[in-house]
Amino acid sequence: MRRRPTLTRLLATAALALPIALPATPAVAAPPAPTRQLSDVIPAPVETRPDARGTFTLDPRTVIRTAPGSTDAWRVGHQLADTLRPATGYPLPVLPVHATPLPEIALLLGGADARVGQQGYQLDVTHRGVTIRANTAAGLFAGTQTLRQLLPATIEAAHRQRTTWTVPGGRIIDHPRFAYRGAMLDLARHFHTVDEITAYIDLLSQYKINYLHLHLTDDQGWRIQIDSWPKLTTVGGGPGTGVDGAGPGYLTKADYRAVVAHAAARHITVIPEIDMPGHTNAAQSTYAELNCDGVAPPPRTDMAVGYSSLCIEDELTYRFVEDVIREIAAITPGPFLHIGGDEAHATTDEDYRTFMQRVLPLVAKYGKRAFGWNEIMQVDPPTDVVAQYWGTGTTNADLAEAAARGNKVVMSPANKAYLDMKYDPTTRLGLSWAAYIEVRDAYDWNPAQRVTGVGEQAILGVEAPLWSETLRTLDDIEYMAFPRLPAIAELGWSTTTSHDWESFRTRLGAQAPRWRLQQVDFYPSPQVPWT
Ligand code: TNX
Repeated sequence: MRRRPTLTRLLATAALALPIALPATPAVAAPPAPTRQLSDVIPAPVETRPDARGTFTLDPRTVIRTAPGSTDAWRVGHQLADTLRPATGYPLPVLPVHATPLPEIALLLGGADARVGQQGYQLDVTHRGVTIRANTAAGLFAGTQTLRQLLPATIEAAHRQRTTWTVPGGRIIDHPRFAYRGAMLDLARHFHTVDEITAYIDLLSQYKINYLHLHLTDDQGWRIQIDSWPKLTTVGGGPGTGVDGAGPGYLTKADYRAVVAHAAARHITVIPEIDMPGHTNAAQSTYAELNCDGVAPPPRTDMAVGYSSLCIEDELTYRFVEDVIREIAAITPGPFLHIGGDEAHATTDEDYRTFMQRVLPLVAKYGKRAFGWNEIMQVDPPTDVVAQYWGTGTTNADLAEAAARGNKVVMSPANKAYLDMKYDPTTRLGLSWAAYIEVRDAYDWNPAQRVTGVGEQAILGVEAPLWSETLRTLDDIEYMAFPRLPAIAELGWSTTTSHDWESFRTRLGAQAPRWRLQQVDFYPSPQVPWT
């Protein structure tokens, strides 16, 4: 379902925020103990120390206080206020830190347990308030997402609810197992609009996902404006493109920047992917000169893969690739640029090596670090190149050798982490070439024990790709991502010692009321005790 446009939501919360004068102390009876516990969070926190005496109740006088002198912390404070105002109806002003008798939620930089690092946080709940401490704004933001889950599910309601807003008392110390926790969205097979992408980002950020990989080009469509090759979008992304010709559209550079900014505000970094030297029919059917024989192939709207290849021996190919990389790098603040490299079945091994050895330095030339699907490890790339493993097996010699040399790996095994795989044979959407993936299948694996020779040290993180051959709407995206995306998010964040299917499925079931209020069209898996 569509959520209310962000602007409407902003205006609504701004209106609520206007009267800064604080209401008088309400006469509140002793609050009932919350039914939620500190550990009822996805992804599971590293350490929780409950304190039954510490229950905090948000009330109309509660203020949000943020670290002095930090606009980043102040921004996180405002985002938290925007999240909590609609359902509570409280003003929740965002103020500088100050000694005060008022109940407060404090967002502080520094002073946290040393283990929290650059992405983690410490969250303390006493009867007086909540204090989140972190070393970075990203850590504070992660802490606020935990706080959100510690409040009653009705906190997600768009309108004022009459309830007691309790938070269970105690301390959480939390930090991620892996630095990289990603999700991928395929805009090529069916285009998805800025509103759909940003709605997905909002959901991802609740589960501490910190990278969004956008698959921007493929055989069926080219979805990103390139000024030096303008027909890529008007023709390659134009009417009739996409699977069944039903997914036209593209991001202008302004659209892309808006997505990047929306993600950055939620501490998510965008990774653009330009897939090559295969998966390039949209470009080659648009520009005849990108083909060795100078003849443009017809556009393709089927789901076949592995038939297209850029012309490896033609210098024009490298002018094209450099133009694209230069323009994409210029609008991408994040460190990574993904150059695909998968399923290049129409390129010989020798040509593939030639191509990658020319193109990898171009990524570096424009200041980016290259990502490639695991096939790219066949060319023994420099050790700063990241391999994204999408295979279904547990051995891959090229990948193991690369890991031994020092290349980092992002784990996306297609039979575990692919969100476009059907849950079971009856799933209306999705594909099944890799596996049927029920929630437990998505959860019960260990990224550092998946491929022989690719252990904890080699793993940068995990990513859940969502290919869109069968997906058209935001509802479709939500149905495939929920509830498996939170499973992958937990594999990326939580420790192996907390890995427990029974615990996970119970915590997952408790997310359902939140998703219903957010109008997330999730798959009600029979494996999960839904609340
Ligand atoms: C394989 S995984 C592909 C994609 C398809 C996907 C469908 C990978 C690197 N390539 O081109 O969309 O399967 O599940």
